[in-house]
Amino acid sequence: MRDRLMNHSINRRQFLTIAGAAATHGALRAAQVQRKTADHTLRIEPIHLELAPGIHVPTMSYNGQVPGPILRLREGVPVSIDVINQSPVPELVHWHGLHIDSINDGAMEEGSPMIAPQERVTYRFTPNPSGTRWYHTHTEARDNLSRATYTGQFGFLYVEPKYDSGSYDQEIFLSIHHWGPSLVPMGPPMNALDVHYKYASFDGRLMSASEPIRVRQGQRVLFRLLNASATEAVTLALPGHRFTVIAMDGNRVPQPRSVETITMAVAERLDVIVEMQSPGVWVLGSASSDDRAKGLGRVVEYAGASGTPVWVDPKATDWSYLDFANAFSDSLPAEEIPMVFAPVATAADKLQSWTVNGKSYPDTPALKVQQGRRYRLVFTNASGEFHPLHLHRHSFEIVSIAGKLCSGLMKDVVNIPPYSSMKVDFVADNPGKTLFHCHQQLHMDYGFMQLIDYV
Ligand SMILES: [Cu+2]
Repeated sequence: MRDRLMNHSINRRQFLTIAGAAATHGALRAAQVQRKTADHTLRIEPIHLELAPGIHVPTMSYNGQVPGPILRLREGVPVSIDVINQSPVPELVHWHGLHIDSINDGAMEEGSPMIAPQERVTYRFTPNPSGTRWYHTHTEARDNLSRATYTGQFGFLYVEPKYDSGSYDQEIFLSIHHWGPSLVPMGPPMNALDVHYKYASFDGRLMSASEPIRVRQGQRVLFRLLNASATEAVTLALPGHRFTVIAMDGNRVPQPRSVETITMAVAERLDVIVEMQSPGVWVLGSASSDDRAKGLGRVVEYAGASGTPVWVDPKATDWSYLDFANAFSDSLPAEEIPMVFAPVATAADKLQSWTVNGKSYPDTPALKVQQGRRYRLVFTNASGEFHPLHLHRHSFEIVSIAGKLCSGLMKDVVNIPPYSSMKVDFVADNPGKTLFHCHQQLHMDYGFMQLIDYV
């Protein structure tokens, strides 16, 4: 894979040499003509996103839209995706939740190449496993909140399973994002800076400016939901209705269950079925009135119904992975790798730095694993914040949450609550550098990362 992707850059350089005096832009266009077309093309390009009439935010997008196009790929069928960087900074695209090689995975720390401005790279991989995945930039923002996952560089990547299952009448993809970020003091005891936002949206539109989701009584609607916020977890409700959670991070849950509210940490996905049995006009929205006021909602309108959309606060917003996992242990012996997450003492009004086992990236030593072995990451969150922990190129199974044993729940992001513990197992079955990090952009940019490497 390294060869194929690298060969392409070499060919492109050679072509540019041959093209000589041709302007970069023209050469790129000529290069596009001379080569075979990839299966999909993403152009990273600036836009002024219209969140609502009169409300525009300048941001970076894929193909001039937010979210980027839904890439529907097929499990086990090789795909090529051209990415052309028309932004002013080096970029790359991470294919989140896929078990692919390090060079194509799209993380600089794993050795994936950066795409210089006006350059192009062709990513080639075989999508696996099936389910609701996504793609997004994997760059650093630090205190520049116009970069990285603060932008509109995200989209759904749905991998069609070899065998489809389940029935539904409508399939609706909805992505969550927050806009207009600014740094504000957190207040005691942390005092460090935190990010606040002006707007929050489904699919890049505020509720006030969105077309309703139109349904009919008796329909089963499948929502594929993605939290593409840079930093914020979100809890959603749809008054008069319940969500049956069938998949987390694209993987079927062992215990599908119907719940009143669903919670998604940064980078998590949920597939939920809603039975439309309560005619009316409703608000599917954030349980937080603040987020709803910022625009995070969508009207659900039954055929023939009219009137003001109805919102009712949910009775409770409890959320536990345990409700969807098997309530027994079923795991094989695994080698334990302890990981303790802690903040670094930080001066007031500065950005908080983070450590894994006492070291901040890039000083964190790479963890060594052997192909074919099973490992248990033993997480201890020694901080007062949630952390959406993400493992690249592998899925893991949650085997323990705060001492409660469980099995069968496969994920690629897990949100660890403050001052708590969690254990997840993974099989080292995909050799190559593998990044582990907190997906909260402020945390990953300030040290919350560690590489895992195969010996
Ligand atoms: Cu974090």
